[in-house]
Amino acid sequence: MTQPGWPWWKEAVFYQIYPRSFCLADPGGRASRLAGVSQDKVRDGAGDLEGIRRHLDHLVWLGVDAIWLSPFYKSPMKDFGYDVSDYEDVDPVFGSLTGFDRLLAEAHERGLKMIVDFVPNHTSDQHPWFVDARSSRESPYRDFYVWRDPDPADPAKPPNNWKRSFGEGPTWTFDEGTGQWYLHLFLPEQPDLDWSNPAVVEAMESVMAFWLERGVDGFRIDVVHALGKDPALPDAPAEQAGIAWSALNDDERTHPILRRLRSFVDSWEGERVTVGEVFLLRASQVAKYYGDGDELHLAFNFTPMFCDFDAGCFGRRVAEVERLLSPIGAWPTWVLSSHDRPRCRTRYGGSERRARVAAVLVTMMRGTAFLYAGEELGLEDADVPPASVVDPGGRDGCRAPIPWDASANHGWELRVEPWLPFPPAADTRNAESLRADESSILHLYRRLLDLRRQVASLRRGDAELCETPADLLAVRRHLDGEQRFVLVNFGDGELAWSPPGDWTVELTSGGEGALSRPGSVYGGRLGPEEAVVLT
Ligand code: TEU
Repeated sequence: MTQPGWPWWKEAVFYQIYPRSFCLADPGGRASRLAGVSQDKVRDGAGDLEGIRRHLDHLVWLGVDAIWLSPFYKSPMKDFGYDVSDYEDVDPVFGSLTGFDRLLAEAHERGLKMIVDFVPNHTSDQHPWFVDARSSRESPYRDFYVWRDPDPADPAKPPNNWKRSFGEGPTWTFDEGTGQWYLHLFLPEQPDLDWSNPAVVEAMESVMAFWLERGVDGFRIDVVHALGKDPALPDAPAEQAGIAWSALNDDERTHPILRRLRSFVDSWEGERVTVGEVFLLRASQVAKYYGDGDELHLAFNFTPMFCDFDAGCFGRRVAEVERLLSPIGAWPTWVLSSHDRPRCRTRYGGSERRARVAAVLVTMMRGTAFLYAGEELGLEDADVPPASVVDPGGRDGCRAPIPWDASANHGWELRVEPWLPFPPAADTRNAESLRADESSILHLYRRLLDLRRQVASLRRGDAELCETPADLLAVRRHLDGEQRFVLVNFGDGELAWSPPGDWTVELTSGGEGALSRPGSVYGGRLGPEEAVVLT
């Protein structure tokens, strides 16, 4: 299927697995790894790697090409794995290196690629590097992190006005023992590494080598735009001082770092890929991180994730991608949900119809698609009562456990409460029940991925935005004389529009009020919140 010069990752649909939320299959193994020390739901009620392995066939049936696995490394779990205390081991909550190797091998046997999360901006404060660094100013690891002296005139004032992510407060914590501030764009338990130190670059390359050697197909790189920092640490402009610095840092120094990481990853055999989390909210900013084809292979463009359910907003995002990325040969990505944002269905007001439209939007545009596990079930965020909140960033709802079947524990081998409550309607909205219903959103996702696989213009073709009435998004996909139209009615009433000529409905998002039937002649009308692909 893949053409020479056309790497697999350009055609791929990635499926993001947040290991805590996917499935728990081996509580006995966990109990012995934790030697009985653990009896709390945050550890014992979380998913494991074995749970992922058991459900690989779900992914094959669904038709995704690759898995992105969120962190499963050793971690004190202050940020549920994005605070890594050992980059080269598996946390006992999730499994072992042997279990990881088995998972990777079985994914590969099924033709699934797998990329892992690389968290280079910060470590855990429990990482041996930081433990050593804060033990003394003379520590050989001191310069792995970013330290600043207090201002003698105002020792209680942090070195600048940067605001941290998660909760209120500065990006600085004063270390009493050694009398200096250290930098952390996220929690105080996540000190930032100093990437201007060549020893850090080397240490982190050796982490990448560890996983590349084991056979991973690449990395999703966490907050990659934050690696290069201006050593003068200038204040955020006053009008942006309320925004976390992790969403503002956009420094030239990151680009040489990325060029080096790119050539490092490219030097391994096979087509390994880097997907950068560039959490900057203008597509023009994101575009720069592709470099001249020599930085990131792919960069997340999150701007569509911040659109309401609105044709105008989505249209502008499609146009922007074409205007800013195509001319520089940067291959786009589409992502509408993740472990950091409320699920599509919840964001768009709760209707399944809109979740179905989201399925079409994320898979039918020009670019690599990223699906967050559970979106294929049309899940809503869980309702998390205050007493059950665990995430300092307020992101628990979208991290609820995936319901696999209708049984009481929904296919999880639970010995304690799950770490978060199951999402709404799990008795009927679970993988097994939806698989038995061909009209379900799960089958819609499967049909979309199958269509993408069959139709080259949907994978590789141009995307041209058409002039349309308000509420309608129409994108013409085109490649070597083959074309498709993707039409999306964002309005809650019927709408009449057709591209010139005669068309057949190849796929409809379906749902309540849909007017089209696959295989029938397109009658020129769309049902409320209906999306179709025309051939
Ligand atoms: O997220 C980084 C990030 O900047 C946002 O997605 C974050 O939710 C926002 O800044 C909130 O203010 C990545 C990971 O995806 C996230 O889960 C981690 O918590 C974070 O990095 C720190 O590693």
